[in-house]
Amino acid sequence: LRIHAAELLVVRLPLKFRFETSFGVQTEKVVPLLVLHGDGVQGLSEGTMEFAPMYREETIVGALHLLREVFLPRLLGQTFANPEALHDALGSFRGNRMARAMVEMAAWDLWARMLNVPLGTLLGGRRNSVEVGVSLGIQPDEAATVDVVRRHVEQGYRRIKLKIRPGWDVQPVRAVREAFPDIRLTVDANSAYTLADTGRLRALDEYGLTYIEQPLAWDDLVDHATLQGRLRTPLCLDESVASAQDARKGLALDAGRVINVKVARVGGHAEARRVHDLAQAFGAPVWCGGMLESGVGRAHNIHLSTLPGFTLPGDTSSASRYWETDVVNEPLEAHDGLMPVPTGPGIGVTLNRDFVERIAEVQEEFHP
Ligand code: OSB
Ligand code: MG
Repeated sequence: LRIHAAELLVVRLPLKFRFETSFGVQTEKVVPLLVLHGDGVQGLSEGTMEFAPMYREETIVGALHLLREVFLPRLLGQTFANPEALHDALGSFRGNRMARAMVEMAAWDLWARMLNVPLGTLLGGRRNSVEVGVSLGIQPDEAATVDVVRRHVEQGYRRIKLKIRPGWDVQPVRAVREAFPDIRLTVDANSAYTLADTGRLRALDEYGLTYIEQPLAWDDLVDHATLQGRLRTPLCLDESVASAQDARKGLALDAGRVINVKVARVGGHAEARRVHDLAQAFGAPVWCGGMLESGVGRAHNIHLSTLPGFTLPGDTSSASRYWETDVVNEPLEAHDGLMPVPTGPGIGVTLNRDFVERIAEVQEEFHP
């Protein structure tokens, strides 16, 4: 695995919908893309850190700085035994897992393409399609919520997740549950609550939710454990799991009973697989979360979701939901709630170079 050169591209994609969560409103997505050039093949990845540190602490500018000045200079011109060895070359750096994951994930794609196998197969996955649900932003009122849920249920999505925040929780859940008594329904608070809201969260126990995602602080496990002891509904950890060690502590404490695995949040595919394996050992289901990825990150997510412990539908919905034009040539579309795994080596998608270079706000090349 020799790294001859690298490219960084940053594009801005307008979202087709207004995505409101407990931490703000999003109408576009800034997508940093990394291309690693190996022996006759290229590996692709996407950064999922955001413009502002609202979800977790990493930012796009911070990641670009690290890639340009710290990570890429250590990798260019070097040879590694495999993607994990390449990731180990960055092992002395703390935190910044999403930035490091950009390098690691591109290395996995490159490695799988060199070996001419789909990435999912290389990771140990055995599925050719994965079950998907959809994550729906906060709507203006209950009627609009029921309406948007209906449209996505009709499209076949296998789980509906509603974003909630204090003051907008029981009302939308009650309205949706009355209209759709049998759907698999979940909520995601993105850390908007504290233990003082226990009563409000307990009220959600009436609605048969599959789980409540990350109600409490992004860096907390202890209060989540207290809350889990007071609820019937399982908690699902998202923000507060940045590693397999965090997953072990969270499951051992009973801070949650389900884990949302986001490959970049935990630092890449190798660590995501360790989270998966650990959750399996605890008998806890996992599912693959999303960060409104373009086709590059979406394809990575689909491949990871082929591992056997991903027994709940992920957030990796159809690319056409998000944008008019994607950065990859291949359509990533779910049918009846099943997303086909792109066939072909690596992540199985190719960059739409014409489109990406036309709209790129950053386009840089790196050589040893
Ligand atoms: O908490 O899962 C989350 C998007 C951005 C940041 C955090 C989250 C999300 C989503 C969207 O829920 C999932 C998707 O459609 O990609
Ligand atoms: Mg979440």
